[in-house]
Amino acid sequence: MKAAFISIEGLEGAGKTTQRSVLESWITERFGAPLVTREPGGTPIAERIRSLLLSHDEEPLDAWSELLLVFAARRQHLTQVIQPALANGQWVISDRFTDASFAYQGGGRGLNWSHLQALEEWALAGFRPDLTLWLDCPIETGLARARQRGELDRIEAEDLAFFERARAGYERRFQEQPERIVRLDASVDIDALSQQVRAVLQERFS
Ligand code: T5A
Repeated sequence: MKAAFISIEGLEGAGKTTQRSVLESWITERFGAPLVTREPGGTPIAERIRSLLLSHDEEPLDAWSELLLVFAARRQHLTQVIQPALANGQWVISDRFTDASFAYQGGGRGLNWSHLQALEEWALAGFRPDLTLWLDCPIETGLARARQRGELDRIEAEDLAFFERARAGYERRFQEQPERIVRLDASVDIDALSQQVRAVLQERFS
C-alpha cells in the first residue's frame, strides 16, 4: 500500500498528542515505523516560527501575518520533511496540518475563507492529508485539560468566543471535505477514543 499522510486535528486538550501514539503503534505493526511530526513546527526553521507564533510579545501579531507565518512553516515542513518521507515509502502522522489554519485563522480570527483556500492551492499546490482525524470535544472540557499544564501560550490565552469560532471553522471544513475528515467524539475517556481511532484506521487501511 502507498504510504499515507494522516493528520490529527482538534482544539486545545482534545487529545491529539495522546492519540498520536495509538496511530503510531497501529501503523508500525502493519507498515513500519511512521514519521511522527507536528505543526506549527517539524523542522528546525519551522520550530523557530512556532516559537514566534506561540510566545507572548508586546507587539501584537497581525492576523494575516499570523496566517502567513503558519503557512511559511508548513511549506518548509512539507518540502523538507513530509514529502521526502512519503516519497521514501514512509507513512507520516502530523499533529495538526492545514485544517488548523482554517479553524484558527479562518474561524477564530475571521479571515476570508476563500483567501485561505487560494493560499492552500498556491503555497501547497493543494496538498492535503489522505486522512484527517478531527477529535471533537466540548471546548471547555478541552481547555480545562490543556490548562492543567499551567502557563498558557499566546493562542491558548484567547477567550471562549475565539475557540467557538475555531470549532465552527473545523465544522465548516468537515462539511466541505467529509470524505477526508473523520469526526470523532473526543469527550470520552482515552481508551474509548483510542478504540474509535483504531476502528477508523482498520476501515481505511486494511
Ligand atoms: N495553530 C496551529 C494555528 O493557529 N494555526 C495553525 O495552522 C496551526 C497548525 C499549537 C497552537 O497553534 C495553533 C493552534 C494551537 O493553539 P499545540 O501545542 O500544537 O499548539 O496544540 P494544543 O492543542 O495546544 O496541544 P495540547 O497538548 O493542548 O492538546 P492535545 O494534544 O489535543 O491534548 P493532549 O493529548 O496533550 O492532552 C491534554 C491533556 O488531556 C489529557 C491528557 O492526558 C493530557 O493531560 N487527555 C484526556 N483526558 C481525559 N479524556 C481524554 N480522552 C483525554 N485525552 C487527553
